[in-house]
Amino acid sequence: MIKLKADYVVTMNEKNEILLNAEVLFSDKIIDIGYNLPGKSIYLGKNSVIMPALINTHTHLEFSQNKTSLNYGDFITWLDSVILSREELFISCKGECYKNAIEEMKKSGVCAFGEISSSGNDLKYLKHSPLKIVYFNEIIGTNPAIVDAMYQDFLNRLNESEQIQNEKFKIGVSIHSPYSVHPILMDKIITIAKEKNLPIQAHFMESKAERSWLDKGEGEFKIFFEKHFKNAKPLITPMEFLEKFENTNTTFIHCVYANEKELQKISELKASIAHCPVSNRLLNVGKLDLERVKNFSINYSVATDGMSSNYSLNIFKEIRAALLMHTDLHPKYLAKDLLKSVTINAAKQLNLNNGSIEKGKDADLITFKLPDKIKEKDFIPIHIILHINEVDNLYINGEKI
Ligand code: MCF
Ligand code: FE
Repeated sequence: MIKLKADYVVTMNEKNEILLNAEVLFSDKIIDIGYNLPGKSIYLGKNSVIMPALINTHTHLEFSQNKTSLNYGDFITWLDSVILSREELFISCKGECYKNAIEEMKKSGVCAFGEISSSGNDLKYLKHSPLKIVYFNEIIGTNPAIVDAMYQDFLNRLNESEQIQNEKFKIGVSIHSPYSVHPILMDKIITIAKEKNLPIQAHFMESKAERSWLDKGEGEFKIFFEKHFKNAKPLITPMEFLEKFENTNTTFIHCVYANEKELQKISELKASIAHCPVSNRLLNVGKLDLERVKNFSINYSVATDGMSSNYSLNIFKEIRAALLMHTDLHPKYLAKDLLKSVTINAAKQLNLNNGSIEKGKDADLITFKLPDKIKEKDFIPIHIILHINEVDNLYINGEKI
């Protein structure tokens, strides 16, 4: 049993309580929070903070070798460069590459991440990860001639990842997007997710090109598809796509171009959104309307996406980017919300029993020190986001990592 004491205990509980000079008692689970708890406490020092460890819901670690290989500034230009460099990037990301990616997340206080795996190459490097993983096996493929082969390959990868499931390694499935997966494949994969009760992730309405293609079969995607396949037509409308996810735990990634009706549907499905502000900026797709997302009471997380569309996997940098980017929202309140987005909201998306400091939750905690004292509690979240890049300690299931 460990008892830590800090100047600020940021609980992320339902009331969003921040306790001053408080203690947290835990073994692998959180036992109690408060004052004068039994046992000898370790005081973390002046301006210290204890809060739930952070969760990065959406990454693509297979792309971690990328620094300068991909072209930014426009979605289709980026996609073309991904198609050109993908194999090479995947092959060149080996042990050290995955280790460094995990290390960067770990230093920034991440205890768990959602990994989109499109090749399965990453499995042997990730199965012994010190961080918790939800490993989303991704399906891509619209060409009916290869649908069966893609499905078989998906099943093999799913099966392999299923074998190594344990307390820290869970699985999920990912349908890449409405424009890149055949509806027959979507149905098959969703059926599996429902049978096995697996979380799902899908990229949705990321770019203007996706919007015009799915709505009208026009725009930049038309040129893109004509280049790669003859006579391509969109195979599904955005609403038909969303309707497939009834009774699942799905997170839609990006949603920058989702309209009112689609957000309404996402809300009715009790689905979530993962917001990747740096990725959106680099691919120049525009900005998610966070206020609208909040008005529809949609649970949202903030995530880094992969090094395929980011310069860092540090989750503090990502929420700082979000804080600076959403100039229409009040920074004090946005900061509170952003801390939720990488803790309690994120835990819901990944089916994890963490993300808040409450009795019975997994003892996944971080500690760090603020540069100075904060007089008004209300300003603690914004200063955490502005001043913290790395944490001092990360505990997962009560163990220091
Ligand atoms: O989220 C970003 C941008 N949107 C779509 N896909 C990806 C992102 N980062 C990596 N990807 C991957 C995706 O999983 O790129 C490939 C897929 O494997 C694009 S499809 C050739
Ligand atoms: Fe992504």
